[in-house]
Amino acid sequence: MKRIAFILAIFITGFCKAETGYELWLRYQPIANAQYVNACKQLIRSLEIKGTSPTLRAARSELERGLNGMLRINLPLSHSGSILLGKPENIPAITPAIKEQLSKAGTEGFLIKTITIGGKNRILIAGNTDQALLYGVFHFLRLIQTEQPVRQLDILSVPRSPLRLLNHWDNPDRTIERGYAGFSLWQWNNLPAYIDQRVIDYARANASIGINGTVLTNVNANALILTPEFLQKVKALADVFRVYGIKTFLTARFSAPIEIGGLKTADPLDPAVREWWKKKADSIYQLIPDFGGFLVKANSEGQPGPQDYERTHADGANMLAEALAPHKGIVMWRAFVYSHTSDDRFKQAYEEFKPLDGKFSSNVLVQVKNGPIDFQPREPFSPLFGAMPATPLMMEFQLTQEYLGQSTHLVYQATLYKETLDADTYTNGKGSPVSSTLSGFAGVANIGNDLNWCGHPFAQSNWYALGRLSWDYTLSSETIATEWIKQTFTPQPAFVQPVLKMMMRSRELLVNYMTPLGLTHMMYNDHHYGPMPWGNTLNRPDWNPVYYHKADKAGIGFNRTGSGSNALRQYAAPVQQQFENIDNCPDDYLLWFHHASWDHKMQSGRTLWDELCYRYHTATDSVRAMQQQWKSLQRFVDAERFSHVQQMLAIQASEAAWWRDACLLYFQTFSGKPFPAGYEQPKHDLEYYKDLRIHLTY
Ligand code: BDP
Repeated sequence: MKRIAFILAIFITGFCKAETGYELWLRYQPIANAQYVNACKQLIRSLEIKGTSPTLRAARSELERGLNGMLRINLPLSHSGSILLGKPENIPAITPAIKEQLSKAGTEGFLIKTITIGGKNRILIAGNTDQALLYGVFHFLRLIQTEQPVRQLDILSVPRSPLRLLNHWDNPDRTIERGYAGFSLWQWNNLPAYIDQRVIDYARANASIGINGTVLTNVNANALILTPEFLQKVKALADVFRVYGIKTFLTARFSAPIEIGGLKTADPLDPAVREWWKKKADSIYQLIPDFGGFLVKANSEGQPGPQDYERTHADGANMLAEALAPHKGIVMWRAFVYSHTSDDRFKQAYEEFKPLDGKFSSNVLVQVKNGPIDFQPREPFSPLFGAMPATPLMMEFQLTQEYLGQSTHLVYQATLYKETLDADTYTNGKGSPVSSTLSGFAGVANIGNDLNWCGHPFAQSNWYALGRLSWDYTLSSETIATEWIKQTFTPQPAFVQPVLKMMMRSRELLVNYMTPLGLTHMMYNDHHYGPMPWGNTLNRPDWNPVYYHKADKAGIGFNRTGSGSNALRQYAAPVQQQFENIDNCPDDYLLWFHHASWDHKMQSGRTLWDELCYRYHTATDSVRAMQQQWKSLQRFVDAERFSHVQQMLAIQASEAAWWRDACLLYFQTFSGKPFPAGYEQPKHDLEYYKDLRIHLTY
């Protein structure tokens, strides 16, 4: 019996052909469910396509590739194809009701609808632009790859946000700041003459999830990108991206007029500087007529900016906005600033930007990180959301897991994104979630030239989630994860269900084995990998972990109430009320806002010290359980990806224990309390963990 089971297992895994992960969620593998395939085959036999633009050619080739892969259908062109792809003006048979539906689709929304023409059922994929049609095709393929019924379709899907961008922190030498998945996709040396297939596949993947813009370069910007030589290379990439509905953006180094323009100043009010930027913008638009605009990090972490000339962020942004405006370009000006003079880094962005509300030109957006500090495993939402009603704001999430285990730990971040998007700002009364305050989304990309793009096989899900959520932030994390699992691995429920559970819990586990209960920024200096709660050697206090947790004999946590830094005051009153009383502040945020005593009674009934021990231990145990869970799913996954995830989970499990032991031993030096009975003992003493030196190279 055992022998048969063994042979069967080999037989089944034999079907899972080795995969590198390169295909992402666009694998289009043959669908095993014969009934489903037959049902599709009755409905899908040929294609009528209205138009011949490069975008429509891409849509057609994607349809052919997808249907051929999944259903083994060769899709001939026909004058009355069972799939009809086109814009309303090209479809004579279109009814007023459909026209009415499409009038709500804007320039990017699409309609997928079963219609009857001449007594024949057809699947109409329609939209008002070619880009919308491409989105419709990708959605249709998603329906099939996730084995959704396609018999009676009536789907109108319109993006909720007009700007859905990736931000690459890629340098001209192809290193990637905070990149954990290889080197940059942009092969500057071979551009513009050579276009790597990867660039095309990158564009396909983005279009499939609705991403419509990409910033190619690091926010810690290099003016080189704005030189004529590099702009030719950028143009070559932009020409590819345009086909897939993706606009190209660049980061603008504020001091570029000095560095590559030969000027003596970059003062935004200096006429020569303004003229330089106008000419620069004109020259870019000559090459790239649909260039998106600039993303700028200014006067932050050593970057130049308008404050170098005693001008404001608004002065700087508006100067660039003026240069871009004639071409309909935009400026995304980052609000990631913090100065060494502030008593609480939490407050800095709000203090600098809130007074500038209403002072920015109409083509400037202020781009705000999700939380007030810096992409930590859990942060409350940034108080700027909802606080600048006269300024369009963009959300910046970090897909690349700088502070979340980089490309080693399995963390599905959609739950983090949703937690922020759904948080109520109360700025227009109850029911004003962060999502309602946004005009756009940006995700700091986790993409490099690793075989599987993102390093960890599950990191792809964060790229996927960013696209899907910026298209529709009302989608749930579960829905997005389910789609992703089905397409990336298999739609078999016996696989989807447990993996969904793993993904949904993964971020919470990470919070609990790294920085539970509202602890924050306790990672190693510089590379931010591994625990260093004792860190206090960097010359700016707000770069040191001890600044954030403030552990002492009395307790732990950062008092941001009225008796402390009073950062809480930056939120609307009902949000303040959620957090300001130590006795009912939610456990997950307690140490963000309070310096609580070690004996503080938590909502669980445990003392703070016991709760800390409980969280660190249970999270570590849960990572081990996740390892076992994955092991039990081997038969569903090809050997390569199975083993990749398995090896990563083993590292994650041992590193969770490292975090647990290093942090608890260190905090014990303040609490003076024993570890509660029944817990695994630390493997080493505190000095051992303090002496560990972690050198990372990627
Ligand atoms: C920090 C990163 C740093 C980035 C900075 C930013 O450590 O590499 O340059 O964010 O967002 O988290 O500008």
